[in-house]
Amino acid sequence: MSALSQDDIRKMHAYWRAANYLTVGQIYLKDNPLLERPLTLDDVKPRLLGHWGTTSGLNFIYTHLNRVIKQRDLNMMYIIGPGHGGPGIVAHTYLEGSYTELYPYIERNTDGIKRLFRQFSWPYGIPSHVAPETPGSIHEGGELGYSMLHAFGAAYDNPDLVVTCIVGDGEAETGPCATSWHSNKFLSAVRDGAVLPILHLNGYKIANPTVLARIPQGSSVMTNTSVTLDETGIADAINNGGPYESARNAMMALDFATQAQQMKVISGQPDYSIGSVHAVTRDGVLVIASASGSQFASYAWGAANVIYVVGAQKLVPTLEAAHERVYQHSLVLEDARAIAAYGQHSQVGKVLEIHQELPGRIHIVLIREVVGF
Ligand SMILES: Cc1ncc(C[n+]2csc(CCOP(=O)(O)OP(=O)(O)O)c2C)c(N)n1
Ligand SMILES: [Mg+2]
Repeated sequence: MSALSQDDIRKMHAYWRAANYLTVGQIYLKDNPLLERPLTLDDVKPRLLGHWGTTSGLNFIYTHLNRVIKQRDLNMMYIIGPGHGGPGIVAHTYLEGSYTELYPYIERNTDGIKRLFRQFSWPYGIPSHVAPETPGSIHEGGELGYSMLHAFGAAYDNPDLVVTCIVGDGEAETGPCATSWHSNKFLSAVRDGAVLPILHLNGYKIANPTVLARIPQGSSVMTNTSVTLDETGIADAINNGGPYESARNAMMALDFATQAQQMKVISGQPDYSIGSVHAVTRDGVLVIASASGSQFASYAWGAANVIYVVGAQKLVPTLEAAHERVYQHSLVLEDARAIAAYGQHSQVGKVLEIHQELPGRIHIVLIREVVGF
């Protein structure tokens, strides 16, 4: 591909800024759309919806995709998982002219921009998400998890189509998304189009940190056996083609009967060890139970960094309650899982309690949902 000229860069940057302005305006303004007089509180919507944190990235990619579409005469579709980035997509369709074509009262002048801003997430206006009335939309995005499914659905039987699909780093932690990464296994290079997933690693899912954005690309990562990592799709995202060195894959390629010590070295000293705990006490003590203790070497000392993904149901008041949870709750569920998966009972062979840690080594991503055991 030829390098971008200074003129192309200047134009695209201007286009991106225009889209960003129209996006912020939709989220915040009900009047004074071009800031022709000093902004007052009366110009600002009383109730704000829409998500600025995702839209600048969506607008940036939209602008650059338009460039490659024009440069190479591509048939391309743009699916955005973060449907709450709707104002960004509306902004682009307005800049392109298709919005006014469909909705002539949203004129391409100051009055039209004022209506465009007011109608967004406003009674009798348009929804805060990409919606059926957004020109060209096939993916609502209001419920996170399905963007990749829709992207693959669009690509099947359309050999000339490239479907670019933005997946939020929060959406990447949902079960439906975890499963849909496998859809490429059904894609025929001859009969079907191509899906180009782009992970939007902005680090957050509304206000919470995401796991994937916290692991630098190229790090060696050990995902420990964990229902939480499976249910959230994190294990899959790391071990099936993520931009990391998977310690689990390296370990599983060896034979426990003859290479057990090598396997322990690989799993015990990664850059990042990821898993969950069985309880967190009010004082912040972490309690982890295990049959073999295979995770403990990396958790206790070996890994440079540890990330625990913890469902909020695991918060308990005291250490006694934590132990009770391990034996009365987690073990019961784990035992049933072990019988179904391996045909044998589980047991609590070892328990690790973490009372204190070097600053910054362990990160806990708390999920306000029931996840894992
Ligand atoms: C299934 C589901 N759960 C929760 C929500 C509420 N919700 C809307 S946006 C969002 C965060 C999305 O984060 P991410 O995918 O990283 O997108 P970003 O805005 O950071 O680009 C959540 C949890 C939802 N829309 N769908
Ligand atoms: Mg995000």
